[in-house]
Amino acid sequence: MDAIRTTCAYCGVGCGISATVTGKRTVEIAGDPDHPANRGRLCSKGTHLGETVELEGRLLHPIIGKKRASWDRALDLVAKRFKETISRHGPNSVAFYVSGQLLTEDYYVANKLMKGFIGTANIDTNSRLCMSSAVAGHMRAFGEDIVPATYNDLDAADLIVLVGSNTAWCHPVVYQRIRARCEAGAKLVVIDPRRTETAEEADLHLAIRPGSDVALMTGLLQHCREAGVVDEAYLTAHVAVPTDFWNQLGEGNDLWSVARTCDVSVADLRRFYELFAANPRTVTMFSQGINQSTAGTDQVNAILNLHLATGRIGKPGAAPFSITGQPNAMGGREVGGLASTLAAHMDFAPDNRARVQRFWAAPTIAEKPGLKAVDLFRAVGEGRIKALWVMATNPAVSMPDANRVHEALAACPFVVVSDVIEQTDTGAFAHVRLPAAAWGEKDGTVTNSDRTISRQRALFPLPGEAMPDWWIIKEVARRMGWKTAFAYDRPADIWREHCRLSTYDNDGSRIFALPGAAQGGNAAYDAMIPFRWGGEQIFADGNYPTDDGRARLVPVTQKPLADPLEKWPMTLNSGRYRDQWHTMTRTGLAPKLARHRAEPLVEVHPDDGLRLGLVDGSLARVETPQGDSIFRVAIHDGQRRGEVFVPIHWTERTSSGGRAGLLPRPLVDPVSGQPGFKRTPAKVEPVTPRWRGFLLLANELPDLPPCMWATRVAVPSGVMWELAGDGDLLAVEALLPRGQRVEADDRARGTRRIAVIANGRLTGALFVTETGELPPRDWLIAQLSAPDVAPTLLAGRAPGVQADHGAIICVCFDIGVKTIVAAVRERQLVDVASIGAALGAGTNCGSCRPALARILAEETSNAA
Ligand SMILES: Nc1nc2c(c(=O)[nH]1)N[C@H]1C(S)=C(S)[C@@H](COP(=O)(O)OP(=O)(O)OC[C@H]3O[C@@H](n4cnc5c(=O)[nH]c(N)nc54)[C@H](O)[C@@H]3O)O[C@H]1N2
Ligand SMILES: Nc1nc2c(c(=O)[nH]1)N[C@H]1C(S)=C(S)[C@@H](COP(=O)(O)OP(=O)(O)OC[C@H]3O[C@@H](n4cnc5c(=O)[nH]c(N)nc54)[C@H](O)[C@@H]3O)O[C@H]1N2
Ligand code: SF4
Ligand SMILES: [Mo]
Repeated sequence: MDAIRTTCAYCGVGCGISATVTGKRTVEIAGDPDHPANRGRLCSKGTHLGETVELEGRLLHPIIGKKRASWDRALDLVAKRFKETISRHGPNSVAFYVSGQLLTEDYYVANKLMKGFIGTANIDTNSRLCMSSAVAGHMRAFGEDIVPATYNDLDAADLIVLVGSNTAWCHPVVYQRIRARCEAGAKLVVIDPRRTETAEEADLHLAIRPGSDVALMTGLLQHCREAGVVDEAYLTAHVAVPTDFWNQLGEGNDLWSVARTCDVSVADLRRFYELFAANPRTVTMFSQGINQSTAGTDQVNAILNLHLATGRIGKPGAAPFSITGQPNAMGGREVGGLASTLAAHMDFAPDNRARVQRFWAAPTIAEKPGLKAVDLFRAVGEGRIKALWVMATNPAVSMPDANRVHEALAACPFVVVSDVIEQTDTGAFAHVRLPAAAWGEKDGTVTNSDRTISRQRALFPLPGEAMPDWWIIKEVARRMGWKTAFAYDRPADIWREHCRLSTYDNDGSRIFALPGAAQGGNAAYDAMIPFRWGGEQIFADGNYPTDDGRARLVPVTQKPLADPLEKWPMTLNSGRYRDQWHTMTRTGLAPKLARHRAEPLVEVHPDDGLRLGLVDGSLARVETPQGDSIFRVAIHDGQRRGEVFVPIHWTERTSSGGRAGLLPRPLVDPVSGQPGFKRTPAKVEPVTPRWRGFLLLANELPDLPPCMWATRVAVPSGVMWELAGDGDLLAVEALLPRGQRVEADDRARGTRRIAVIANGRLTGALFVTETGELPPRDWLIAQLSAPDVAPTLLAGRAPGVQADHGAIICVCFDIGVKTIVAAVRERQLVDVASIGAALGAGTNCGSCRPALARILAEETSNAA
């Protein structure tokens, strides 16, 4: 079969994929060498997409309550309940909560239905949690939500500054491009309170005090002024500067004051400022460390101010670059899917409302911005929203203060959830669950971080009764009575309408426009190749989409950073792991992706570990005023003292602990409404279970194992649960399958080992101990798929050998840290390339290269 060109399901890099279907639900994945975003490269997540396309765990038919239902019944019910609620309580009593993981066509239809036909702007998206501060910052500075950079700017930059972005893990293919540029001589500065793998390879890492970015950037602006690199001519010609802007800047922005506020050395700070001043070709790339803050919009504008004031915008290699997280975060912005925008980069100004209403021939049009995510769920909790439809997002996990979100969902009279997965934390609250088509089954377009629009294409036929999101939404719209306005037969129909709206009555005052694209027929849509809207250098002419054609410098000041409270002495940060995607509904299926970080860790500085009695590998409870959850402790000197980091990926389906969403406060940026996920006052204390162990099973469990701590790890041919507990083991033992049992007990150490064999194969194992050791898991896991059981099962290792390769570093080739260290020592390897030549590690997706570099550095310093 011929390869099909499509786009990766995950991050906003938007890599092109060349997919060759090899069977009913199997596919070979390769990077598309012709796609401008990745030129053939893929990271670990993209590479392993093929492991996530089986039908395991999929929602394949509509469900009403707990019962399977026909599409007709389910759609009729949704339409009826929304209509009834609207007629009884008005349009503001209903809401949609959608996602940057919808395709542009899905998003367009949802937005049109809510804003033009239901007549309220109560449609918000998980992009509120993701980059709404960047949107708000762009609108304040440029007059329109425009990302002025492209990936090509990275190839032309002499200095790349990454602010609040763990690019090596979250945008790995862009990171490879940055590395390539650095190898050609560009400098890399990383600004992040944590020493991430991104920071480890930088020329300079500023581990600033969290929340001090405005001080850092304002100090830099002052430095640029003193160094004479403020571009007065550019400001005069193209930027409106508020009176007093420069006067306000003077106070407290000297090097020493800034170094104190940011808690970095004066020498490092000076080095950063001098590098910045010396390099006109600078790209400043930022993501959640900037956006997810209660001062997020100001932080964004602090960065935009710098680039405007130095005229470093609209030129090759010079731009501020908000890199987006989700595959179609940008497409959502283009259709206007946020509660704070109307459609096609238009706001709620009267002429915009009239224009959009006219274009849609809509009976009504939303008057004003709707409820933003945090307010929206608060309104659900307070009974003001009485019907809610959630699509392609898992707010029960990902919203801040998730306990309150659970309560809100439980109290809501009517909840609809469209998802691809049957069991999700949010789906548990749904009155109606609708099976959506997944990646590999759906057709449409996405826009990546650098405005490149690409096709996602179906590889497989729709499984079961799953249907694409656009179809589900338009069917509900039609059943609510709007037949002609939603008479779409295919995504291409919607795409053309979206393109026409972008150019409709647009005299050039809105930069977002897709001229030409509207004219193609279905064949042109099918054959679409990736293209970028807005052109390469969007502000090259210095014209900005404001009334006076000028950009704006926005005065911003650093908010005071309070000292920690006695009750909550630690600061909790949260974010991502390299090989997991959000709530793991898909990456959680791939055993290879579980190997990089199998469990949810709380990373703690060694000094805090000592002070708080936290030992590497033990358990700790992280508590905030909102809630608490247990994590595995990882002592890491890349943490700042007083700060801890947890991942966002684990859910009620996958772990009894590790629940980052329960912890943050529902506090938001006043302009954008984006929650401040990165800085929560917290307390961390050790938890000491009586026993710890693991449970290995050939089959999935319906529920979590009943003990203090249970966390699921995907393994080949089965599932593993890491466990810890206080009580007796009987309830856990009861989870073992039937079969022949072999057992061993060591009373002295409180050790119990059980293996279950059925038809000559290992089907389950439970190993626990109070004071003893537990064997490495790899060999036992492999026994699940071994044709014969080994006699040494209870030893947890093969006869005669000790097969422990250490933690897996290279997931593509399954290479552990011990193997790498041994090779480095024995073969005297000196660089990442030679490790690649010797072992293959790092030669496929490249995601582990920063880790390899760190191992080399550690080995070199050990040797010295
Ligand atoms: N592997 C993987 N990749 C992903 C995703 C995923 O789930 N997994 N999700 C995608 C999505 S939707 C998104 S939004 C992106 C997010 O991509 P990133 O923004 O790179 O990811 P995060 O880990 O959320 O946070 C980035 C960094 O901000 C730092 N930070 C915290 N507080 C501050 C601060 O006050 N100042 C500064 N300067 N930095 C701070 C954190 O320590 C963290 O290292 O990733 C995308 N890519
Ligand atoms: N503490 C903390 N919380 C955070 C963050 C943080 O850094 N810290 N980051 C925030 C950010 S930036 C983001 S983007 C969010 C992400 O949070 P979510 O959006 O809640 O996470 P996902 O797991 O991506 O949820 C997507 C859901 O859509 C389903 N799905 C996948 N494809 C389709 C499809 O085609 N159609 C439909 N209908 N469903 C589909 C998936 O199975 C899954 O259930 O988390 C936010 N929450
Ligand atoms: S960087 Fe990785 S996750 Fe992101 S689009 Fe590319 S392959 Fe997919
Ligand atoms: Mo995101």
